Amino acid sequence: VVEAGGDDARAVGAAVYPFTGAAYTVGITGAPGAGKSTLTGRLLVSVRETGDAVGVLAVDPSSPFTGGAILGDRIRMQDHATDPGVFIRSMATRGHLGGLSLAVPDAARVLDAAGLPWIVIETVGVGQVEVEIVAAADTTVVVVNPGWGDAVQAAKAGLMEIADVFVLNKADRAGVDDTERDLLTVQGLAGDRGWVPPVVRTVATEGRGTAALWDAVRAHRVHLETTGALARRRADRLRDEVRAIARARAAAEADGRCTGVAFEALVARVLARETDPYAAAAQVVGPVGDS
Ligand SMILES: Nc1nc2c(ncn2[C@@H]2O[C@H](COP(=O)(O)OP(=O)(O)O)[C@@H](O)[C@H]2O)c(=O)[nH]1
Ligand SMILES: [Mg+2]
Repeated sequence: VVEAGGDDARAVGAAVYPFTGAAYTVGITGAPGAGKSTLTGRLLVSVRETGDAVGVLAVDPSSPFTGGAILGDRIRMQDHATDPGVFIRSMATRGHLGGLSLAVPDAARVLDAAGLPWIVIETVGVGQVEVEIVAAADTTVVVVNPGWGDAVQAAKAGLMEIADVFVLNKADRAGVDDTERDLLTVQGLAGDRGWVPPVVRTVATEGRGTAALWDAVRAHRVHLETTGALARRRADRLRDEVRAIARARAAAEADGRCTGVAFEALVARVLARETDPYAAAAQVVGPVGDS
């Protein structure tokens, strides 16, 4: 319902909202094929060992529901398919106002209200929307692989600034030391005051380093909680979300008015130089000052 958007989604969102706020969200991002789903599957093992339940939202807008990447995610996570303490959802979005960047927090809140204490959100680290989604997690994990320029590519995608933990996955491959050195040189770009994002080497396919990754996530959580940064981050996030919703609604409202006979007549007047584009826009949505 939340993915589909519309009035029903809004009703669900309003109903669950009072019951949210207890879950901790972990975002995992990186290039396609970096090993995010494999790592997520391993993290689920670490979480389940503590007895906690966990939800996963795998977000890949480039793949349709039944597409290859998502099917692959399902297969990699199928070890957990019969575990009632694990909920996995591959997310796409249809009519949701504001698209994925607003649908994902809504979906996460449903899992939060359902009582899942941990929510892992996997997104590909390409594209502004995906980066925004994952940057909105409490702890953001950025996955890179050994290889010339992988850290540079991640930097270009804007992933360095949002990393709380770096994962150097596929550490069984050549070039690990070089990539780790690259990561260490950009480490200073990331993190909050008092937190330097650690670099954790993993071989996700073998489960190597994944317990250390979970330890790093929990250490970051402790850092955020003890410094008060968690409450600040969450307030910033809600502020951004309210602003984004307001913006999306205003845009949808404007689009709704920019159609039909009266609008075409207005465009004809602009074309005839009887009025100018700004004055015409003001007729559509009302004057909003000098913009
Ligand atoms: N050699 C090696 N391969 C890995 C490792 N982690 C994942 N892979 C492989 O990389 C491919 C992509 O993994 P996947 O988890 O789907 O990546 P995602 O697209 O980032 O979710 C799969 O074939 C995995 O088996 C690793 O640590 N070492
Ligand atoms: Mg994946």
